[in-house]
Amino acid sequence: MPPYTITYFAVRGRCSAAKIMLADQSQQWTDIVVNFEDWMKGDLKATCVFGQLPKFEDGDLALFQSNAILRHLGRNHGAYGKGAKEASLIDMMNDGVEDLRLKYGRLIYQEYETGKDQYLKDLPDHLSKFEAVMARNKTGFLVGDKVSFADYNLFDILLNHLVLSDCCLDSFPSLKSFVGKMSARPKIKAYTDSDEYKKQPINGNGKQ
Ligand code: 6SG
Repeated sequence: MPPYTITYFAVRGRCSAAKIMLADQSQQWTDIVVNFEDWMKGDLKATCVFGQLPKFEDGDLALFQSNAILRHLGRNHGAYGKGAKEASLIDMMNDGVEDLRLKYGRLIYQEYETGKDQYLKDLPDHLSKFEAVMARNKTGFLVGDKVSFADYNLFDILLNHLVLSDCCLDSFPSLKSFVGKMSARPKIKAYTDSDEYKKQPINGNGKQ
């Protein structure tokens, strides 16, 4: 029995970065997939600390909040930097990814039809911040010389943006190279090529 269990809807959504990370770290997990009808009954929701999924279990530890899950995995699998300073910088970069993920979620779930043009106009400004960090660090990772949970999170949200606009990284060479290298990591490639990954929509409303 793998030690990890992930309870979530049948979408990539807020679990995708953690699953890419687990795959790359050679970890196995059990998926519990919740459908809309069952979720609406409310029994499971009532047991969730914030009334939301994903739920992540590591043995007898139950965790909610996707970024807390990423941090937990960072600690468990040596993907939280070398020392306290790198860990703090990784936290900072992950918070930056969360800001972008929230903007993306607003577009997808609230204003896809009316807001997409403006979103794509504003996007280079957001991406340029990650480009600058990546270009300055020169290791192919956001912080230090080793992959961290923030890299998996950035990679996942960039993949979503490439679906939204396949040319969105064209003026960001460091980000483009980062996505290329992460995609080519053998265990990530095996996971993202799998039916399990491909069959899941990115988002819960079918927009992408
Ligand atoms: C939705 O927002 O999938 N959790 C979501 N929605 C159900 O009753 N800060 C935390 C975190 O980082 C945010 C959690 C997140 O972990 S994720 C949740 O629990 C609720 O609030 C996006 C996603 N959406 C799919 C979805 C949820 C509600 C409508 C569409 C699944 C499909 C239909 C119902 C459940 Fe559906």
